[in-house]
Amino acid sequence: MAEKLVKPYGDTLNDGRVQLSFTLPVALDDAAKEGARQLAMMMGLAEPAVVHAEDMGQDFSFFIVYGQCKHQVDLSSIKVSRPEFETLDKEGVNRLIAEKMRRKMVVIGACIETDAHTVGIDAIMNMKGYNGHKGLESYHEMRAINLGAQVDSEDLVKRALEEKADVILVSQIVTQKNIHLDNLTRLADLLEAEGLRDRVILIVGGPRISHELAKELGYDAGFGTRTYAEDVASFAVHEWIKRNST
Ligand code: B12
Repeated sequence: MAEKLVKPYGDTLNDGRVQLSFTLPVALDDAAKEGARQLAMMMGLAEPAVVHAEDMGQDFSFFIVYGQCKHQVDLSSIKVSRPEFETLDKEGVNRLIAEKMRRKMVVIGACIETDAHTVGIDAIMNMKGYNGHKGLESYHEMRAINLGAQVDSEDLVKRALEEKADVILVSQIVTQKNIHLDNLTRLADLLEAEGLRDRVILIVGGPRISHELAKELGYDAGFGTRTYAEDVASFAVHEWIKRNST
């Protein structure tokens, strides 16, 4: 495939101009400003200039640095792993469930462990949905159960068993110190221990979740930002059909 080289631009094409912001754990003074400039240079920016510096109080300072990126990337050489499926609209999903499953698809979702960010899972599951895309609760061939925030993995697994869930949706937003990796691994292990792993379609989502990461952690699919209910629903119904076709 022909090379497709790109680099950032600010004023003119290919000038490489970028803006970088960061905080230093020191009070704002001339040395801190020069330190910020030198750090940007060490990060690979040419001709860095501190264009904004702010005292954040209690020995913290914030900087915005402009500089020039010398690198370019060949987009034609990049492969991004994505779940393979055809995205259907809500009616298409409902039709396929009715035709192939001949019962409602049970979907249970939660934001697990210490994570309290419910907006993402609500966007996928709640009736009103997100950005004009209705959530799974509005799909009449689905029974969508949203357990909300800070759900222990044990409780999610227990409820999934009780409800005979076909699909488990997990949301992980906080990734500080890789806490999401511990949480997601723990849930996958618990499902395995309960003998439930192969019986459910296990899906994780969040702004820093990729399909590749999800597969590495033993999940069936991973979805990141700009995901809508119909993406998840389409993947789930296609996956169910794949597993249940003889
Ligand atoms: C709102 C918010 C909060 C609210 C949450 C309220 C609530 N009920 O959800 C409150 C104030 C409680 C909060 C608290 C904290 N927050 Co906060 N919060 C945010 C904020 C501003 C917006 C998140 C959001 O709602 N996005 C909108 C939704 C629609 O987007 P989304 O979550 O990405 O969801 C989409 C996709 O990711 C995907 N998706 C998500 N989940 C799922 C699941 C499935 C199954 C699928 C298929 C798809 C999917 O689909 C969604 C729709 O497209 C972000 C910053 C930001 N701008 O993103 C910080 C942010 C997430 N918070 C952060 C932090 C650090 C915290 C705190 C730790 C702060 C603190 N020191 O106390 C606490 C932690 C609380 C806790 N125990 O979890 C950090 C996380 C950093 C990191 N990488 O870990 C962020 C990024 C802010 C930052 N830049 O530092 N927060």
